[in-house]
Amino acid sequence: MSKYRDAILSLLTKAQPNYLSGQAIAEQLNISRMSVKKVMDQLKLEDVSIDSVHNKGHRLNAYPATWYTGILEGLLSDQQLITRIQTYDSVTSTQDVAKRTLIDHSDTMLILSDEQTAGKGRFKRRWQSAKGRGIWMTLVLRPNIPFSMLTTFNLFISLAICNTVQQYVDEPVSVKWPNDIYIGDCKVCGFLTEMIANPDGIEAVVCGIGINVNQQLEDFDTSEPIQATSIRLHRDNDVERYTFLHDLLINIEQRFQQFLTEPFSTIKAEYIDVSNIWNRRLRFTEGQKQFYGKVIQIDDDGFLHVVDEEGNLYRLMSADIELP
Ligand code: BTX
Repeated sequence: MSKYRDAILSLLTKAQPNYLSGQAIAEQLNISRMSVKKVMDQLKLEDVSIDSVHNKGHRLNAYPATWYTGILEGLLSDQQLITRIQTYDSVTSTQDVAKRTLIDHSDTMLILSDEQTAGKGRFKRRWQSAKGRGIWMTLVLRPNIPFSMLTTFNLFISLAICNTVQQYVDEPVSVKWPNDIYIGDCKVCGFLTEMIANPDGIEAVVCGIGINVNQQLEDFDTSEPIQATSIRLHRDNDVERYTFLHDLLINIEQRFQQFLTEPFSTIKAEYIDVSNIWNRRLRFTEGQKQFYGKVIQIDDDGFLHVVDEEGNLYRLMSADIELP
């Protein structure tokens, strides 16, 4: 496989919708036109739709159905959130790949796979990750912040994901504290945030995000009780995943900047407005303890204040909440 493949794909992506001549590509990469042609021929044999016209050059016609690092590098060249992108056809879990990779690299990263064979939710629960149907990704970020600030990270990221999904469906999209996104009473996205720390502070924030994008009902394994939906189930046509990912990362970058510079109180009203946990009886699991109760408020540190059916008050930093 040519080492110029990603660079060529990136140039074609940035040139869209225009043609780029073989000569221009060769000059920019300091390689021969024959090398450019070889890469083009190989990509056309795969599922990349490239139009080559004599005297005009080459053009990327449409995004392929699978992930290509070079295309993402071109598409995401307008953002500063991520410096390293790795894509895979299949991995056990992007979270595991990210944790292995961050040991050898100090970059910020996007790890993306078309399929996960052992996708993980919180508490080691299974996360269904059907091939080619969703966004299964892990972001490695490296904020220079004290530990105490991390409690509100998920709340900013929730809004970024919620707003992005809302761009693609008419029905209201909501957030279930602390880290799920819903359409109606079904989960369309779950994410989890892990922290790698050393005695000096936070080394990396490893945020795994799973979004059900183009699944039909039959793509979910219903042998386990699961209240899941996908964006596709609320639209008439498939979502183009490259464009969706681009929109998502623009929103995450903006919310991440906001997280670094503003307190949670500045987005609290917005967060409360899209939350689906108000005025309803909920089942809470916190460690070994389970109880039914209602949410009273969310405070400026992002903790949830809850009252159970015996009148006991709780201030929760994290918990598992079920919508019965
Ligand atoms: P969670 O523990 O809140 O949710 C897991 C629960 O959600 C499961 O027990 C099941 O009931 C249900 N579930 C499983 N798969 C799906 C699905 N595709 N859609 C809706 N509901 C489902 C939430 O955990 C955090 C999930 C993070 C997943 C990402 S994907 C990329 C990264 N890699 C990885 O292994 N995990 C993260």
